[in-house]
Amino acid sequence: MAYFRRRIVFVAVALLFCLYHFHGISGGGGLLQTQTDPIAATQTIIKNRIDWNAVPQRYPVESMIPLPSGTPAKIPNIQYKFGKETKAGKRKRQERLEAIRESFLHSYRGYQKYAWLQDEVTPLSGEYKNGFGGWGATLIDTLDTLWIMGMKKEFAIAVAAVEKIDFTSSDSKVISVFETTIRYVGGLLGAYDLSRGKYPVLLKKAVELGDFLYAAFDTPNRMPITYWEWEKATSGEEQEAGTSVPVADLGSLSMEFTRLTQLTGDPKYFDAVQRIYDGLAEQQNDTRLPGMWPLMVNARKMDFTKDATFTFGAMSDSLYEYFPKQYLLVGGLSEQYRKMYEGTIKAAKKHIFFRPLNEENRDILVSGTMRDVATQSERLDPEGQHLTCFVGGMVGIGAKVFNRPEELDTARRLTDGCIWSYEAMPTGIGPEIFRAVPCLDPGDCTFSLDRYYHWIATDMHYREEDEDEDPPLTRAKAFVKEMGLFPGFTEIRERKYILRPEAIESVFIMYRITGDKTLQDKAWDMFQAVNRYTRTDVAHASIEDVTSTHPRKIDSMESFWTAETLKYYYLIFAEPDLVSLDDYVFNTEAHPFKRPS
Ligand code: DMJ
Repeated sequence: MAYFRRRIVFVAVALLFCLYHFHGISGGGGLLQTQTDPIAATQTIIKNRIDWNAVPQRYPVESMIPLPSGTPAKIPNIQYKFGKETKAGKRKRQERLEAIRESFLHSYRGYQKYAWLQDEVTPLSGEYKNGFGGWGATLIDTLDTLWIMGMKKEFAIAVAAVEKIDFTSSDSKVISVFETTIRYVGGLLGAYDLSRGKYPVLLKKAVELGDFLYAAFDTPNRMPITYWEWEKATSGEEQEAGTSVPVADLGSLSMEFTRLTQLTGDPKYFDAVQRIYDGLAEQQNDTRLPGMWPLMVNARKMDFTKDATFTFGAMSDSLYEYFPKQYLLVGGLSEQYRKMYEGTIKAAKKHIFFRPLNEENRDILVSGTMRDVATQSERLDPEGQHLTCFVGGMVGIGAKVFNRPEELDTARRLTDGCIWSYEAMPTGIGPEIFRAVPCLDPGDCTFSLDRYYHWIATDMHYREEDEDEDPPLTRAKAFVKEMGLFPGFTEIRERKYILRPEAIESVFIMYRITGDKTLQDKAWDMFQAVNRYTRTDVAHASIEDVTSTHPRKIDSMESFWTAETLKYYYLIFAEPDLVSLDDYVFNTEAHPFKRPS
């Protein structure tokens, strides 16, 4: 009987799909872009919606892991106790705030005009693209920025648009569960929390999407599929998690799913992500670099130990970022997240963070990459990625929350390392990926050109293949000139800047932690540079080369520009109690979730 009932549901879902796909009833990306009559629009959506709760799970969970319960633990305050500011100081701050708000508005208007309800505006051609499921990524990702910047009317208009979006299906055959979670579920929940539940539809839509994504966890071991051909789930096809998936895609769904459980009381979301944490925690010390997890892991076998690359950069980053944040989100009621953080930071201080030699002999740190760990060619790759720039903020929060005051200095030095990567470039904007000279002798990190050239001459593999007869030092100098490098940098592997937030994110967090006003000045310099080189008639664009003072623009503005980058720039100049770190915790896409009081 149960079998037949299940078949009937599958057939019904399949029929709805045929209608949806072959008769083109709905607009692109599950959105009703062309409908003008809101009542007709709503009726059409209802006809095509998939009720994911009615789609049977092949591998249902037998007993749910509950949210940690009890009275929230006493967690030390994160924010500095700011005093009164001078009149002149206030004026300067407000002028800066206004400039950032204007820049935001320019981008948002461009999105409204050319790409409303699509994922992204293309800032050179004034068109749009849909690479994130087609549910209006920029719209959802930007909701809480509108609220923060006091644009309440725009916020209400945006929420009314959100109401019409159908999150139960997508025009994209494959969706990234990670991106959908951090940008959309995070965006909806952040806006819901910040507006203090005044717009229940935001939660309703987050649940709609959460229920859709939950089907990606319907695998034999309950590990989610990260790049998900979601239609398979509607027809009851067997699904299995990937054998080689980025560890961040797996480990950074936790805050959003946990918040869903907190707000709805439905344990299934938390259960889904806690299973991942339990697996990671169990294997934390069995990896090649105990304390950390490799870049790629086998989710199908739940083996998180094999690979040999370790970094806080692309594909790993937010896994680590979420340990202290998840701890805050559950009110300190789980020691597991603390332990995972402590293991990580111990390994990172020993193996990953390095001091780059630099002309001004600044005592700074960069977060690098360990490669081929536990093999004969194990080495620290002294690369810095823009993506790793979140680490300063993470270590700062960890230092406060887990009472590790000695690490505040590490957090600051990591943040300063990213500021250095901005200041060293002719545009004043940090590159996507670079390499530097690590100081191997902590007793002497003094920069000299000789030392710099010597490193290049002895360490760069180009040397071996080169049959040039010139002595190595001469060739090193020629190499620096030919590649257009700046003292301290041995390579700038990717010269683009794609409007990323991580550097300003850490500057903002360290400002809120320390109250150090020089960080505001650094932030202002960074903002001015970014604003200057990325602005277009339509919005703001990525640029090809931060080492050129006439960088070519790229026709792309990712949603994190208005979701994260401009939000952090704004918040560092706002009153410090606007989204206080003692009241809210940001997900990796800068969406603030309310912390338990
Ligand atoms: C954002 O989507 C998130 O911050 C993510 O964790 C990393 N990449 C981008 C921004 O660079």
